[in-house]
Amino acid sequence: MKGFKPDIQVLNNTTVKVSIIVARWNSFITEKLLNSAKSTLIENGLSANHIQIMYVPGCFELPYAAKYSLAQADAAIVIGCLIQGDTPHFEYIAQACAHGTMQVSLETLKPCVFAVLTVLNETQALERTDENRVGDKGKEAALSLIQLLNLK
Ligand code: RBF
Repeated sequence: MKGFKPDIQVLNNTTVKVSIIVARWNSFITEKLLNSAKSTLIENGLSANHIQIMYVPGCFELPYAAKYSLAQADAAIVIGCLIQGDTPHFEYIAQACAHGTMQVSLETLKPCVFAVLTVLNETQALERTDENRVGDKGKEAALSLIQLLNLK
């Protein structure tokens, strides 16, 4: 099967605390990703009061806030949307954000999943918030996080 395999995943340990860090840039996209990530966690067994939401300005700040929040939380989802502009900024921010997020996960030994869109335009971004188009990347990130939490 191509792409994400949408397994039904029920969280084994519902006492875990999950932090969701959301970039405010392109909030018309990041709010959609946040809502689907949050509702997917709840549908799969996590109670709403075990989810902490934290906002940062843009994708570049996501790894810092993820590490900060993981001092309290057991796992994190970083949410952002990078839309390519006329300069190479996009590449630098995307690289730093992806590497930084992986680094945080390995340093803390806590799952930190990546729901950051790196797209060429708004249409591509919207397609990636919709299950009936390319896919709902907020939901996919939440299901990925549950799979990682269930490894423990
Ligand atoms: N942050 C995003 O989350 N998405 C973007 O598409 C985005 N584009 C940016 C383009 C430029 C030219 C700059 C300077 C910043 C951009 N940022 C974007 C913000 C970035 O992630 C960060 O918040 C700021 O650079 C402050 O550290």
